[in-house]
Amino acid sequence: MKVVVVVGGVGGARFLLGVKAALGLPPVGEGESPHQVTAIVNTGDDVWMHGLRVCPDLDTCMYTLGGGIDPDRGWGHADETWTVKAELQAYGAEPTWFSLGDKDIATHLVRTRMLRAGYPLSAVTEALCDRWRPGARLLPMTDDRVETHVVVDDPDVPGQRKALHFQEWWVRYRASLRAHSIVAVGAEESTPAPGVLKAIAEADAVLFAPSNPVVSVGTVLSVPGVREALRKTEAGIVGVSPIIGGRPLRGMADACLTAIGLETSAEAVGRLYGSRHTSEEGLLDGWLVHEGESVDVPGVAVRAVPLLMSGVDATVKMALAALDLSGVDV
Ligand code: GDP
Ligand code: FO1
Ligand code: CA
Repeated sequence: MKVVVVVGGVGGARFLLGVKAALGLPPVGEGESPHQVTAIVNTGDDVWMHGLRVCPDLDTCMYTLGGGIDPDRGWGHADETWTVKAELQAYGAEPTWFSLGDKDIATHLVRTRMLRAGYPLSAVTEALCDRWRPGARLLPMTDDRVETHVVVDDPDVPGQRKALHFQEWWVRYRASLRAHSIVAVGAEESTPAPGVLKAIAEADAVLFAPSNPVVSVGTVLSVPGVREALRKTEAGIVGVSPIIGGRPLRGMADACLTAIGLETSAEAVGRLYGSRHTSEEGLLDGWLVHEGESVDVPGVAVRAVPLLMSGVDATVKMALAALDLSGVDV
């Protein structure tokens, strides 16, 4: 069976552990299975830092599935050291609000060198995965440069607006500056990375991970051609809500939803993705919400199950519920 999962970083990576295990694969690493998991990963968070190309969501998925993630932070390497960061700080090298660990820097060095040599991000990611062996195909949504920016009131110049890179808004300001709009810069001119449209067309099931609906899943959907491919695929499409009890489980997804004029609820996110059957642009056949929540998304089959990814076993149950709702037999 071929399962495609649209993902961002931490929420997406943890969900992928459960999808793999639900299909009989080891959650971490490679294993024998007739089934194939393909993740289409958001790259709108990507950023140049100190001359290095950093791809947070791709790396979070790669390290999580490859067994190298820091379990507490949810991003970056386990057992990280911070010598380079301290040296950069000693030089007063800006920005100081974004931390690159020593081990993580090796990943960015290899990536940057390959990009500079002319390899597309998809090929670079494949090469990095040769080491990490995540046991799932990790496809960047696009090989083109797409970067999410957030328009805010300029904190330094009263009365003026300014577009910040998503990382500056998220990490430096912790999403505390009210977002007037969120824009995936470059998305309109981008094309899906090799393999993305084919994976969607050939999938038996497509799942939207419980990832940030605006700056993770939403950004993947903003790549021209992805939405159309999803509407056409014969696979059932099921989304998993990242919102439980009107709140995101971690991070500041509520600030992103507010920026696009939506309330923070499982119902609002389900309606944002919409029905593949009763709306012109909608994508969902099914929508999983947390147990006890009563949610109505017109034209979409809504099912309530426990959605807390408290461990791999709980996440496997979520993945099985999503696959079942999509119409496949596991
Ligand atoms: P990021 O790129 O690191 O921000 O990660 P994602 O976009 O993939 O996922 C972020 C989302 O994961 C947040 O909006 C959280 O609400 C959601 N999330 C985190 N843990 C859980 C969980 O245990 N259950 C559910 N349903 N959502 C979760
Ligand atoms: N998140 C932080 O809160 N602070 C950091 O300094 C930071 C550095 C960082 C470096 C590499 C990487 O892959 C991720 C990193 N993150 C950091 C996480 C990341 O910026 C965001 O959480 C995501 O982009 C939002 O999905
Ligand atoms: Ca992200």
